[in-house]
Amino acid sequence: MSRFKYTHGGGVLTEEQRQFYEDNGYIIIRNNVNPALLDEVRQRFIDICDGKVDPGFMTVMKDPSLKNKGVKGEYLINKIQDWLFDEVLFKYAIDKPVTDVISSIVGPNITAAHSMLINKPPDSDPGASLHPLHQDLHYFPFRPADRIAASWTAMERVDEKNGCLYVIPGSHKGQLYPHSYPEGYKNKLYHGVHGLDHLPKVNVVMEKGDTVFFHPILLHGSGPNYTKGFRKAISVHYADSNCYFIDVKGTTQENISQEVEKIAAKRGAVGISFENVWKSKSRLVTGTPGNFQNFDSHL
Ligand SMILES: O=C(O)CCC(=O)C(=O)O
Repeated sequence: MSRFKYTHGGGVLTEEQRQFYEDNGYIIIRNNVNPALLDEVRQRFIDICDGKVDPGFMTVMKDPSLKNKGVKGEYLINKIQDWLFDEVLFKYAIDKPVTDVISSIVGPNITAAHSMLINKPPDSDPGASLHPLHQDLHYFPFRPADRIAASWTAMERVDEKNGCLYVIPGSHKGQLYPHSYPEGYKNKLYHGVHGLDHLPKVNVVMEKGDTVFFHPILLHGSGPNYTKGFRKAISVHYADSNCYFIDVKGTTQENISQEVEKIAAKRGAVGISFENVWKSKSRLVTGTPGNFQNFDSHL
């Protein structure tokens, strides 16, 4: 039997890198994404924030502590998600240095399921700019968890001062915990787990172009941006296209599924299921189409 459970053989990751991911639930690849691509996606983000590009199907979110402060554009918008059908931002999702590592984790048939560009503007309240401790699997009605992985690439240096990611190494071997909103500021859909803040964290300090790949059960979050600059990162969650969908009714994920269905209905997709929301947001990257590709109506 293979000693590897969380990674896929025959890819670009060395045995040592695979072992690190197996043990810790994440791996950082330094200097992974070309800075020119990151500059292009940064400009696209700014153009969407400034209304120069129609966001269409994308979700554009504002920092709740800056909404009434008279700031605009990238000084106000803290996240754009669901951009896989934007041909500029999609270049990141299909960037070979990213997808090569992803295929070493999820295998050769890859669907990009979730997409985000996360911005921490300056002067945000620390309570609004942090991302509470959470597990990404909470959001996903597909399995198995081991065939799902995130890529998260720093678009500028990220450290403790501007809100880098932190992770709890090895927590991917544990369970999926119940999630709900934290006290204080509420960023839409930023659910967190409670009572685990005592666990030892590792800050993931990265330079522009470094990518961290991580497992969807890994406990992680990010701190506030205390600086006068921005903190931007681009992230995609990939799944083996053959992942299967589960019914989350009666599970800890029922709260997120109801919230997501309500938001979709408000945007006009009345009656769409949590499962079909995910299918409509996703896009095949490479390999054979699978269980995400049988519903093609975008929200
Ligand atoms: O970029 C961040 O600050 C946090 C991102 C994150 O953890 C997530 O969206 O799952």
